[in-house]
Amino acid sequence: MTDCIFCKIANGEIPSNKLFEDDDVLVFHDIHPVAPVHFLVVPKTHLTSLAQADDIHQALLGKLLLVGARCAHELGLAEGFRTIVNTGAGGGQTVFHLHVHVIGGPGLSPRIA
Ligand code: DGP
Repeated sequence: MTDCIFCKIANGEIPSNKLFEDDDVLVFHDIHPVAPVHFLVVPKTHLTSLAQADDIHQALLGKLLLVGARCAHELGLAEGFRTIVNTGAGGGQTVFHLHVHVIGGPGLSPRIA
């Protein structure tokens, strides 16, 4: 999608601080971190949000979580981490290309609500 910032990051038009990349997913640090570690796991294919996902995306959705967990491990988040998928404007989503937030590190609040 031409106007999508995460598509532009995925195709290299916009630089990012990359942690991992393969044919399906890209992982990069969030530009506005809310915790000592805060990165995003993004599918390379444009999918607006989790609400637009379908059965054909099942493997990709699983991969986003597994890659996120692997990156969290590689960044030393041995105590744990939090994964968040904001979905739709009402769910706090501001970039309308599906992404999984992974946050962790010292000072992370023990609860989200
Ligand atoms: P959400 O509110 O769930 O849609 O989160 C979008 C996140 O994307 C937000 O935490 C900030 C991050 N973000 C937005 N634009 C950029 C960018 O150009 N580069 C990077 N690295 N992160 C971005």
